[in-house]
Amino acid sequence: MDNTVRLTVAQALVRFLGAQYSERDGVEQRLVTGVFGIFGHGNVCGVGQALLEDQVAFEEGIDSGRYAVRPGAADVDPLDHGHLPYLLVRNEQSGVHAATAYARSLERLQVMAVTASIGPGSTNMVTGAALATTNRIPVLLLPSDQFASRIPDPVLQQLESPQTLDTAVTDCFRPISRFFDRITRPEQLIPSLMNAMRVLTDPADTGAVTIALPQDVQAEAYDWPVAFFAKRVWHVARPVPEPAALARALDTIRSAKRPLLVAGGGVVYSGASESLRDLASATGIPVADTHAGKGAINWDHPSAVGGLGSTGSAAANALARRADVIIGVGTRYSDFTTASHSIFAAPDVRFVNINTLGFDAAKHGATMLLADAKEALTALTAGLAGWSVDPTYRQEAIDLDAAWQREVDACYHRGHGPLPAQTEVFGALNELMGPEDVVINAAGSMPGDLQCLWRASTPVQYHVEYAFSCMGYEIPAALGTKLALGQDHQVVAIVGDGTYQMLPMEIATMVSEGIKVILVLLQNHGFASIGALSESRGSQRFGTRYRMRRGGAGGRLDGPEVPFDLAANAASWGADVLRCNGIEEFRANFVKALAADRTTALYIETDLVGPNPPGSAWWDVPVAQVSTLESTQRAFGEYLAEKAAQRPYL
Ligand SMILES: Cc1ncc(C[n+]2csc(CCOP(=O)(O)OP(=O)(O)O)c2C)c(N)n1
Ligand SMILES: [Mg+2]
Repeated sequence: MDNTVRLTVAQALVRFLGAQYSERDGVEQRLVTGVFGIFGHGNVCGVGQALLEDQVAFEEGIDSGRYAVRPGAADVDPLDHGHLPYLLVRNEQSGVHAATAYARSLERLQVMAVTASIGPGSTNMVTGAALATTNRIPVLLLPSDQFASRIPDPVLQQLESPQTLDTAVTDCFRPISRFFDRITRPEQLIPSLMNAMRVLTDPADTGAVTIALPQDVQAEAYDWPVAFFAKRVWHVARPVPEPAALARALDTIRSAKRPLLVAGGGVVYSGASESLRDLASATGIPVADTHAGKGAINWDHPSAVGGLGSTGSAAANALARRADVIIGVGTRYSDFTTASHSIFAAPDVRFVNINTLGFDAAKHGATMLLADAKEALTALTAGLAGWSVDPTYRQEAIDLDAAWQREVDACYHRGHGPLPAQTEVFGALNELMGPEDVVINAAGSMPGDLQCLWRASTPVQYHVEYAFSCMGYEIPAALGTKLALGQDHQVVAIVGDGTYQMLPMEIATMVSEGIKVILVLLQNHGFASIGALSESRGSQRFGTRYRMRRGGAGGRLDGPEVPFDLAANAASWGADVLRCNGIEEFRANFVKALAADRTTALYIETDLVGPNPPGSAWWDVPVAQVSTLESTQRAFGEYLAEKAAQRPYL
């Protein structure tokens, strides 16, 4: 072949990634902007060596004046020069979480890669991969494998199988990746990377993209066609609705008396907030939101009625119960959104689903509108010109929302004691954070409270991962979000004590990278969430408190609180820590944290048992059908009564 360049597989990978761009709405930007990772023998001399060469070339470029530094500019933007910065994380799982939060914060238009060594380094990424794919967020994963040659087998950290030599632990990534490949010969990298970029920029079906790299192949040289490394732009599509499908959707909506819009993450990833508001304003259709879609419509818009479903607002749930047409935009209809198929209770309820992915558009026997959210919402607004809902229905939604907002105010300012309710912490945050500042959470009792109480002015403000709801996402997600959004946004992660104990270590990465975020550590000595669930279903909060075991072996975990000092622990990772005794001190300290330039953790003790926001919908969690426990028997009776409301939508 003419015009080739001799590089290792890893060097080719790094050079290729530095030349990839995404484009949407005329804005072109680097697609893969950096690599998180941890080196071991499986990648240090392959991907690690290639990243070093890339770093050296970048530094030499600056030193030699090859990269012009604009007069007055503080420093060179590495991305302008095809460079792939490397960030050393403390745990591979949290590296994937950080990459996921990064891409989510940038409407999935820019992504990061994660490199891991063979064996445990790679399997540590499995949870992160599943989270990314469940949330439909693109991340590029580069796990390592044992030698393709098999000569020194079994190598350190290799899982052997007596039945076949053709297996590796990275096969775990196959079912949880949207694209998976293993490179056993150098030239395979070419089609593999092309497909990887295709899936990373696919608005319909994206998620974890995994390319497993055997350790010997990473270091192997090949003569690559130079054209492989030319700048390449991946255009992120905005599919427009098919006219006949649009006409069907318009007919269905026009026939509705009580329509309800459900805004999901697809609205946010499409940048369709304005189009959603336009449609709502023009037609008066109320808009409820899911976790991924919150903020797509500002909370104080006349059509906004708040979160929908199991942890939703009483306003949205009341409207959903009687709605005759549900217009789902970019939603996957999780069980929290549908209250486990109980919230849409009108006998003849019908669905119009706008989605780029047929799989989601087809749910609930819907009239399908396969399209980009922005394109579809704009087309619906035009097609519905002159049509609007009845003014009494519009007023009903406004009144319901106003009543709910009074509940929110009450939750924000409970004055509960001796320990505050966590809803008071959320009230303080909501009032003290700016419209472009980001609140992050994923698991525990907090997502539910946030979904019904958080007043989001913009979609960027609300970053709650509630598809995989993974404890431990919060701190690494704060790192990824801050990297994505930069200095103009305060990033605030709300971290339960359970979540904190699972994955605190990226605080050290933030410190070493000079990245400032705010961590709100909520100490309630256990699982407020699963504890309340357990109690409500007759399981008596068993095993949901962090307590000492009483009476030695055979006793229960109901002794004194475990003497674990969460605040001191956060300080030990390098964060500045402010202990807050009560809500007033929390407010004062939060203002200090906003002004700080280092990662700052605010520690506050809250009441494990609430009071919680008023609930207005069900969640299906099965209760034991037979039991010797009276509490379980009673809960099973209640469960049967609730389950009667559950139905398929056909
Ligand atoms: C990785 C993972 N393991 C288990 C769960 C199940 N789970 C959901 S919430 C929760 C407890 C969270 O405790 P904490 O962070 O203290 O929040 P709290 O419930 O007290 O609000 C558990 C164990 C989960 N979501 N993620
Ligand atoms: Mg807790």
